[in-house]
Amino acid sequence: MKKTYINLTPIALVATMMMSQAYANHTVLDDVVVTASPMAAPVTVEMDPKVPRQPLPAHDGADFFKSVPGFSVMRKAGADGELSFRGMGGSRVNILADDQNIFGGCGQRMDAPTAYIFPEIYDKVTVIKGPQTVLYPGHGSAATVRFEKEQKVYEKLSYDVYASGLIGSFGRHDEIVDASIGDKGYFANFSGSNSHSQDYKDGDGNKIRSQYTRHSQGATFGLSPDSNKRFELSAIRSNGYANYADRTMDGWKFLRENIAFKSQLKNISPLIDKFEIQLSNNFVDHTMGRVPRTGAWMDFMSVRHKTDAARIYADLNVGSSVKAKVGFDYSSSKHDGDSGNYIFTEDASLKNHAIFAELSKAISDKDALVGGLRLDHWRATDDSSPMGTPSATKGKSRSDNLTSGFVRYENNLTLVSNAKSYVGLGRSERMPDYWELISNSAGQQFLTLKTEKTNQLDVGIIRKTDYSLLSASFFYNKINDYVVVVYGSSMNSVRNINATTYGGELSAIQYLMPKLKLGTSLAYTIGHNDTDNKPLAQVSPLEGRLSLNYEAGKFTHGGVLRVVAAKNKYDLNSGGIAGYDLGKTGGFGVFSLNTTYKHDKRTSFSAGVDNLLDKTYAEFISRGGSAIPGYVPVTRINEPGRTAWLKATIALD
Ligand SMILES: [Cu+2]
Repeated sequence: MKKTYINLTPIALVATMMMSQAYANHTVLDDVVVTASPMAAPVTVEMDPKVPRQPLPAHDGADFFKSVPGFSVMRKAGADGELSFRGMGGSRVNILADDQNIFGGCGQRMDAPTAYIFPEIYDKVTVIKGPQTVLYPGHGSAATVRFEKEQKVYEKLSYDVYASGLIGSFGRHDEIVDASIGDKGYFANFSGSNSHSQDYKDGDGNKIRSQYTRHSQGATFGLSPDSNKRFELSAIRSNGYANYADRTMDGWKFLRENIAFKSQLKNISPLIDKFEIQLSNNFVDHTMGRVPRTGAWMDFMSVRHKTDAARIYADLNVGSSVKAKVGFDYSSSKHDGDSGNYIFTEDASLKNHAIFAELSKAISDKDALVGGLRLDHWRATDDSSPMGTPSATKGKSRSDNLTSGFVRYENNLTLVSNAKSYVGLGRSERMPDYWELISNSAGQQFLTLKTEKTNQLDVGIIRKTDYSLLSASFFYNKINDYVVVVYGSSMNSVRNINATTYGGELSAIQYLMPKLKLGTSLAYTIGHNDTDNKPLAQVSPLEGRLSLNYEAGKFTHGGVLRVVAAKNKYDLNSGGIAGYDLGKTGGFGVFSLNTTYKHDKRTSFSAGVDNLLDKTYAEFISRGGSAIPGYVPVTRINEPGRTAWLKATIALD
C-alpha cells in the first residue's frame, strides 16, 4: 500500500508568518484591559497605570493591585483598601509616590498610604518583590511599590494631554486629566482627578456602606537649562470623604498637601552619571465621625501626620562593569490629633536617617551580580495619646540602628532560549511603625517591641518571546520578631513572634493563535507562626486566574475567571495594623468580561462587566462588617456584585 506523506513545513512557515504579523505591532505584554500583571524582569513587575484594569479598581492606589498576582486587598468599604503582598501587610509593603512615603493619619487605619494615591495620574507603577532593593526610604521587607511620574522634557514647544472618563454601576464616575507642556528650557505638568461612587451592592443585592468622593489637583513647574540639568517644583492637593462598612465611623476628610523640590544633574563626570536631590513635605489631615451622630464627646475627631523628607542619590560608574547607586535619606514625621475640639496634641514623632549603596556587576554578557546594603537609624518618641487614654510610656524615646541588605545573581540561561533566572538572598530590618508603636501598643510595649527581621530567599525564572511569557517566582522567608497585633475586646496589644512564610507566583501568557491569547496565573503563600506553632494570621488563600483574549480588528474581547480556594487555617483575632483573622472562608470563582475598541494608538473605549454572575463573596483578609443602621449586617465586607463600566481614554500630543 502506498503511503501518503504530508509535508508540514509550508504550514509551519505560514503559521509563523501569520504569528509574526500579529505580533508586529505589540508584544505579549500589551493588554488593552489588564487582568493579571506578570513579572517580566527579575523580582520586578512594571505597569502602565493609564491602561484600564479589571476588576474595576477604586480611584485610590490599593485596588489597582488586585490584578497583580501575589497581592491581596483588605476591603473596608468602597475605597481605601489595604494592600498585602504574600501575607505581609501594613508597612511591610513600602509604598512610594515619587519616592516619597506618605504616612496616613488614622490610628484605626482608615487611610493607608494608598488612600492618597491616584494611580492614573502617574506614568509608571513598579513592584519590586521581596527585600531585593535598598534604595528607597521606608524600605519594604515584603515588597516595594513605586508610583512614578516620568516628567517629559521638551526640545521645542509642544504638549501632551491624557484624559479619561469612566462611568459605572452604583453611580461611579471618574474624570482624569494629565497634561504637560514645555519648550527647550522649561516644562510644566497639570493633573486633576475626580471620582465618585454611591454605595455598591453585593451579589445578594444588599447595599454595602461604601460611598466615596475623591479629587486631586497637581502641578509641576520645571527648568531644563540643558539636557543634563533639571530642576522641578511640584505640589499636589487631594481631598475627599469615604463611608465605611467595617466600623461605625466614616471618613469625613482625607486631605493631603504635598510640596516637593527635585534637582537632577546628569553626566557630571566619567564617575558620576547622575546626581539627584529631593526635598519634600507631606501633610495629611484626616477627620472621622461616628455613625449615627450621638452628640457625645469624641463624636468626631481629627488626626494629622506631617512628614518632612530629604533624599540625595547618585548613579556612579565604578569601573567598566560595575555600576553603583548610593545615597542618603532622611525623614521626620509628627503625628497629632484632637477630640473633636480642634485642640491638637502631638502623640508621636519619628525620625529616620539612612545611608544606602547598591552595586551591580556584569560578570559576563550572560550573568550579573547585584547587591546592596542599607543602614538606618531611627528615633521614636511617644509624646502622649490624643485619643484620651494616657500612654504608660509618655515622654519616652527609643533609638534603633537597623541593618538591611541583599545579594542577587541573575543569569541568562544557555539551556533554555530567551530565559533568565535569578537567585537572591535578602535581609530587611524593619522599625515598628506608628500603628504598632503607638496606636496598638499597651503598657511598656512602645519600649519593648523589637524590630522585625526578614530573611528571605528569592528564586525565579522568566522566559519571554514575542508570543509567550512564562514567569515563576518563589520565596522562602524566616522572620524573626515578626510584629503581630492581637485584637482584644477593649484594648489591642502588639507582640513579637518568629514566623515562616513561603510560596510564590506563576504566570503564563501564550498566543494560542495569532489573535487568541491565553493567560494564566497562580499565587500561593503559606504562613506559619513558629513561636506558637499555629497558622500565621492574614495570609490569603491560593488563587488562580485564567483569561482569554480575542483580537478582532480594532476590537479586543476578553474574559477572565478568578478562582480562590477555601481557607481553613487561621489565627482568630490576630493580625496586623489594618485587620485580623475572622475565621475560615469558602472558595469562590468570579467571572468577568471586557471589550475594547481601539480607535487608534491613543484613543480607546473599554467596557467591562465585573462579576458577571453576580456572585456574593468576600476575601479572606477582608475586615469584619459592622452593625450600621439601614444596612444588612455582613460577617465580612462582601465584594461588589455585578458591576458594569465604560471607560474612554484619549491622548493628544
Ligand atoms: Cu480615621
